[in-house]
Amino acid sequence: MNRKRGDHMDISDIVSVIMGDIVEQEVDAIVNAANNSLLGGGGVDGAIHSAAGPQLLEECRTLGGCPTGEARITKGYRLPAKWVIHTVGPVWNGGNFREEQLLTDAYRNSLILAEEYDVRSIAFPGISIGAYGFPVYRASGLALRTIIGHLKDGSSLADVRLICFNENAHHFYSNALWEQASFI
Ligand code: AR6
Repeated sequence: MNRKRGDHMDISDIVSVIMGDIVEQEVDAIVNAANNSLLGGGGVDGAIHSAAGPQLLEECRTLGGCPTGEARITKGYRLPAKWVIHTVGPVWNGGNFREEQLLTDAYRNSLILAEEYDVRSIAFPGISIGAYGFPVYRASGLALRTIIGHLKDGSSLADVRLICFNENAHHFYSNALWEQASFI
């Protein structure tokens, strides 16, 4: 069932913040915090490529990279998830280089691509908060604002998870969910 703008919706039934490993999530799509080459790396990108197997890299080679803030989709291969949505968050450079806009774009473009592929359940990592150095207190508020804003505009997504790999991230993303959900 597609919700339309203005339909009643309980955000906490749809969005959750979970401690865990994104490669284990049994969802239609997981999101990868990739780099512009889309050819793999460390962090969550490395974990996704090693769990999905070498066919993921083969498909990524055909994509020709991805600009920061945009998103591309591949199959999930050996992952439980059917799809991997690869997005590229910004490198934090002090905040005056459109970092917030680019991180918003990364979430929004991932959500738009997910809907194009009929995805109902999706898991995100904390994009840009690792190697790319985006302050987690800013990234978490922005992530939840963007996701919830998208859901309110009408969406077929029924399950949106933010997967946190450590307690600190879990603390910030949980608080952000609580703050944003209470605005609805
Ligand atoms: N499941 C969930 N979250 C994870 C996992 C996992 N298996 N592994 C790490 N994280 P990062 P970025 C968390 O550095 O900042 C790569 O080399 C991690 O603890 O993976 O967007 C790419 O190729 C952190 O909280 O992504 C790029 O070059 C969060 O995921 C660059 O890093 C994001 O950390 C992208 O940097």
